[in-house]
Amino acid sequence: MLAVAPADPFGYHSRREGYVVIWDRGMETMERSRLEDLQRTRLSWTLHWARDRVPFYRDRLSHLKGLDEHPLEALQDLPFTHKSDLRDQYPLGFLAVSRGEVRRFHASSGTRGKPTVVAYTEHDLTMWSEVVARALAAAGMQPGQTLQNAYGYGLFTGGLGLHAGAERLGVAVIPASGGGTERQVQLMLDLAPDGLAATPSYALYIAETMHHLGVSSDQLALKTGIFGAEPWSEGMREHLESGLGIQAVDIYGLSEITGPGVAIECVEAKAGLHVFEDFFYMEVIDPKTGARKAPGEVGELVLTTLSKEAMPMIRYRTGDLVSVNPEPCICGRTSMRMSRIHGRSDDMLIVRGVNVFPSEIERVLLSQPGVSAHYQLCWEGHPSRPDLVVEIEEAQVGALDQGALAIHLRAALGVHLSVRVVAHGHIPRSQGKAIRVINRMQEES
Ligand code: DLL
Repeated sequence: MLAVAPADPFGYHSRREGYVVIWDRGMETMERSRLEDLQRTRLSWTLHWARDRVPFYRDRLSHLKGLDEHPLEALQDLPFTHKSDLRDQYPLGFLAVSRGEVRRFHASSGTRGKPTVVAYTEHDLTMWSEVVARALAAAGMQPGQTLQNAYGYGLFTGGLGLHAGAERLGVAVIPASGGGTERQVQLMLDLAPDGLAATPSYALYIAETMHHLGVSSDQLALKTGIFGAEPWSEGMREHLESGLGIQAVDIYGLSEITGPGVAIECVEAKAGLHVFEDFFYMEVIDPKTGARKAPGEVGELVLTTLSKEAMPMIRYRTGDLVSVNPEPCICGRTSMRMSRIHGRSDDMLIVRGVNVFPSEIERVLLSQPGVSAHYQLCWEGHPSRPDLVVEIEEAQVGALDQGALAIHLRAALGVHLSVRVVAHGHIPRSQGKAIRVINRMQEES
């Protein structure tokens, strides 16, 4: 058994000069059979590490056979880890190292209930910055360029996660954090960043503020947008790419697994997010039965960390619904790609008995001409029979026919909803993760 993380587990091949398309070509284009061997070795290490150090996993893993010979098969027999397990062990019940070995804490956004605290050793921070460096290179960023980082700095993993990965790639960082939107535009004019990292909803607000200030994308050096931390659609991509004059890609991650950098689209294909499978083992399961889903089928993403020391996660149920595409990608990376997040199981709206995800509504809504990308979904009426109203601002005054848009949305989504075109500026602008669903129902009487 390995007492410590495998020596040189990452095999870095950092190139700090010249044009980088794939940051770690050795790992990112590795033959699938070799990658699977590597996953087995790292998974076996993780299972031992967790069993020996985390009481929660000791109980689950003590009787497990085949940890060394068949770790992937052994994994299938293990129960899932849920967000509620992390809450039950709050704050540090999952810690697998001594406090003295921890170098950083973060916490998840915690919009529902208690937040979950996550911890990193130095080795974990190195791995994290490595995957973010890969992700930024996949997005098209190059050593020597500059990134304006408008993800919030603090307990949220977006700010510091993107920051460290950019520095590892050799990119200069403007640590703008979220907010101060006019200043963000000024910084983009004065310091000419090549890339912007933000939530898509905040990037949209930055683009709108530019427009109000009379700044056009031609005056900026911006070429790349790295957007994630919340669901967004192809329609939103078009709004952001044209508004900012960039190529925009989707970055995914979650605090429990590491933060941003679990997966990213490559700028060459913009068709699915490459998962860094040498560090994160992915499964897609039926959320009800737990059975494995076939490629192409939508299910819940379950992730197992393969090198994390401070808080290994085994079969963590992300709640995020995706499908997997194992086809090779034109960019040359051999990792599997996951679809954009279809939604979270706990974000699903039930409209008169029909299920719909906010992201599906956005997809259909933003494919329509005349809409701006500023919208929100409001529950109205009596709680016994609530109505879903889509509030949307129009691109120009008079550009939208409310009734025709409602008919189109109902037909495309099979859901009974109505549309209200609202005045410009009515929808609150987001500086982080947007709140899309608002409750305006009458009080229960
Ligand atoms: O949002 C990490 C992150 C920061 C990702 C910056 C990308 C960029 P948490 O706050 O723990 O971590 O929230 C994780 O956010 O389970 C998803 O539901 C959602 N999420 C993250 N990325 C995406 C994305 C960060 N690209 C939760 N598309 C996840 C849709 C996303 N949802």
